[in-house]
Amino acid sequence: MTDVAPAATETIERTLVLVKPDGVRRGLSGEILRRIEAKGYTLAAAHLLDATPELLAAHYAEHEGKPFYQPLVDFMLSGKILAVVAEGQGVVPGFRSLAGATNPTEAAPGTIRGDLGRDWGLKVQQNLVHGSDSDESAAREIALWFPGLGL
Ligand code: DAT
Ligand code: MG
Repeated sequence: MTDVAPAATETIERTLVLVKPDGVRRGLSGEILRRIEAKGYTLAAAHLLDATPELLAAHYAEHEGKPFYQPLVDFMLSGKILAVVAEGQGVVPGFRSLAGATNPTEAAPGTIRGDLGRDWGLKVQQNLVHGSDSDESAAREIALWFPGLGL
């Protein structure tokens, strides 16, 4: 089959992936990006940064008031985060599948959290990655983590 230009109506799907501070600290950033690329998704943007309380309050607004909220924010402030925009058809649910279940004990082998994560007995699960849970979340989160990217 020859390559064809995408139809004008085709929208490029994007998701926000965060390699959380545990992933960066443990030297797993490359392995996580490798899995995203090996699946066939494209990296559209990436940067290594220190989050701020303001950014995390916006990013995790849905979890405010939950018992793990402050431990989660403190954990996300504990080191560098690798923020990535990945793209491809179905990338939002596709990356959630690659990541696996929130609780790394329950995450299936073959997933990022299942293969590389474990329960460390802390107040918040340190589960290596974040992935947007819907197209709406992806648009909101990409605007937060990549202001001015114009995606
Ligand atoms: P996910 O990251 O799978 O979308 P989430 O949005 O429900 O999960 O929660 C955000 C993060 O908070 C999650 O990645 C790990 C932590 N977390 C969620 N539920 C938790 C719980 N019951 N106990 C400890 N940490 C939790
Ligand atoms: Mg979530």
